[in-house]
Amino acid sequence: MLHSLRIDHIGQLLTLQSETTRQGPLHGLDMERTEVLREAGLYIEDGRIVHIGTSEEVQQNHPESDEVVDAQGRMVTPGLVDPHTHLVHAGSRENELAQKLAGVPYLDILASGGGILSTVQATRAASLDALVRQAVRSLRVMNAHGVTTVEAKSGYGLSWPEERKQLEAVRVLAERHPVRLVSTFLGAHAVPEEYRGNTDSLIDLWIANLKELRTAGLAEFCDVFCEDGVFSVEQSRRLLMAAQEAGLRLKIHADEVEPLGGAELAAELRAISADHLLAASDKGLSAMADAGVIAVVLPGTSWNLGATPARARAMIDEYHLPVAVATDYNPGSCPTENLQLVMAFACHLLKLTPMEVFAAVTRNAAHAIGRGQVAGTLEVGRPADLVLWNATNPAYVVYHFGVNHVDRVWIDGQLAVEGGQTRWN
Ligand code: IZC
Ligand code: ZN
Repeated sequence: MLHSLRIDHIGQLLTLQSETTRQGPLHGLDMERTEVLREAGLYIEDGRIVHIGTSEEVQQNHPESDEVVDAQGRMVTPGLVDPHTHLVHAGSRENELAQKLAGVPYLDILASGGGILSTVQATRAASLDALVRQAVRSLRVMNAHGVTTVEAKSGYGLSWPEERKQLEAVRVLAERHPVRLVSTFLGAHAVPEEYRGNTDSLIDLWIANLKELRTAGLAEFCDVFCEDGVFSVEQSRRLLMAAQEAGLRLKIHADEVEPLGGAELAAELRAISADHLLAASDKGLSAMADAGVIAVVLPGTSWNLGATPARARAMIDEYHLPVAVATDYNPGSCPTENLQLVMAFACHLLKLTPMEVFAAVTRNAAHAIGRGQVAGTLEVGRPADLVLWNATNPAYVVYHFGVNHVDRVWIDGQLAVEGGQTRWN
């Protein structure tokens, strides 16, 4: 049955459409200059956007609607997209906080068998059901904060059956719950005890399983933690080239701690995105811009690690890179699901303007996970994934930080969040 919804009196409607860039992600100044409609209206039928215009015009054209919502001058944006998370895992790592506060570096904690490897132990010990239960709690928090599409990586199994279990969990979550999920294989996340000193055979193992991964539809992307003491540029290249061959698209955890050349590798292989980039070189950033790689920056992580953040201002102003922002939600370097808090960090720590921040978590984030055709903008014919904010403008959301400013969220025109609370379990 056809269900219709009309939203009247939207004070600011951020469509994220751009006069100068009709398709693809937004670069440079275009991130700032997207369409904002005042006193706008929206009409939705059967989960799709049918009409965008002035409130008066939309009311006149669609006087009959099953449901009418009065936005009362508040803001409506596309549903937010979180393009980099480690959503599925077991346990937590607050036991490492004292070490961290005492100045022990993230990579040293990992090298001593903690960090990612401690989450690997917990995740291996958990059943598929337990993983799904923990992830659902996180997914609800994400959705309540305005997120409608989430990328989720594996990488805490580190054996073929255990990686599979994590990816199955993503599939179960996608089937049972309204939030849209995109899954990424990150088997090359850390080197487990049994492969220590023998990292190349771990890469061989992943390469041998890539085809099955793709045909089983378990992952769309392949990612690698290209980092000092984890996976070298050569190992990353070998895995990613095989992944591309197997039909997966590429992502890289690049230059998070050391300037290893992850950004350059992302450009060479034409990865869809390079993520982190705290230590990325000028050459790497400029190669990324030439190759059309999206820069995914993770300011919650740099803040939590006490590290100098990615040079997002230079990425936009000097390199004209399309920049996206993500939570990097994970139990170690960024234990928060709250994308709105990370948006505030993007503004205050990376010096992005409020409009750039919204572009980075909608249109550019959608392109960073291959969803640019269906998510991240409001356009006639697209699925109605939207947020009605308890705010009249984008600046308010990043200025009044640390609390949830979402009133309602619709996914496919269905109400998923009301009064900042999810309506599903
Ligand atoms: O669990 O620490 N950086 N991988 C690479 C992470 C952070 C996640 C973690
Ligand atoms: Zn990550």
